[in-house]
Amino acid sequence: MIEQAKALLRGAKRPLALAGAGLSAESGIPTFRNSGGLWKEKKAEDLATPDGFRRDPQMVWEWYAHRRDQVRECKPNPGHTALVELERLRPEFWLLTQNVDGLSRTAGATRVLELHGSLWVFKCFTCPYSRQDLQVPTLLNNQCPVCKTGLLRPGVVWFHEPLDPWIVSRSQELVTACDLLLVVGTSAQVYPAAGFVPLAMQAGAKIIEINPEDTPMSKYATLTIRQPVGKALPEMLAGLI
Ligand code: BV8
Ligand code: ZN
Repeated sequence: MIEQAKALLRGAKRPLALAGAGLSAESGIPTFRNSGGLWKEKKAEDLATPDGFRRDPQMVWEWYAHRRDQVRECKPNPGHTALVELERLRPEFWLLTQNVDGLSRTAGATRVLELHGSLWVFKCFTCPYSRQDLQVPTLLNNQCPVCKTGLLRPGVVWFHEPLDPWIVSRSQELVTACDLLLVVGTSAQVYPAAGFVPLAMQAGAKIIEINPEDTPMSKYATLTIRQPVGKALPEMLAGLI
């Protein structure tokens, strides 16, 4: 499988990657839907939705502060660095990540779109104020410094919130232009990101899925590599020029 994947990668001029929580799993960050996943102990609708935040802003803010503390201790893993290497080797390469942990950027990725925002951004619930800040306050200091009325909230995209329209259209452009899509560490259940897989296939791209488990998108894959990404990707890139 790895040899076939290497051949597809060698022949690809416009490779693209779509990543999910599985890319950061080997960095020690829990995924969402595996056993012990983040959504397991908490209910997604209480924590990752605007209503959940309206209901209990302090609890949601603290859950994200807890996740930031977790991520702060974690380092990029060989899967992250392999994707940065691919960006260096292929000028057309982009990474579309659903992850909000920022580890791909820490690993050196520059052509990356954070589809679901970032733990390291916080913004006003009401006005356009938003700020990138590695030291996001732990306790919710309600006051928005600009409109003075809105609540501050994590700069991530919650369920039933639209993704940034520019990011969606830029992603669709990249997905329909790529000739190889690497689907890495995602259970491919969250839309519109999951919809990029059939979209790429319809546009003629080959699909390589790297995930120890089957997903609803496995049926679109030209190749499925049932291995951890931190092991498979470096092997696929070995000797790539
Ligand atoms: C929207 C950010 C519309 C916050 C998250 C069709 C079209 C549009 C929307 C929908 C639609 N159908 C349904 C919807 C609604 C909803 C949705 O998709 N629901 C699903 C559950 C059915 N979508 C939305 O609400 C989106 N909004 O489109 O709004 C709209 C338009 C206009 C006006 C108003 C509204 C917003 C979606 C974004 C939600 N935000 N998170 C935060 O992170 O806290 S989603 C959350 O799930 C994370 O971002 C996460 O990244 C994402 C996806 O999960 P995965 O990354 O895949 O992680 P998971 O644990 O599930 O899987 C890990 C995988 O890794 C597993 O397969 C495992 O086997 C594998 N793995 C483990 N270890 C490894 C590994 N693989 C490789 N190597 C390893 N070592
Ligand atoms: Zn404001």
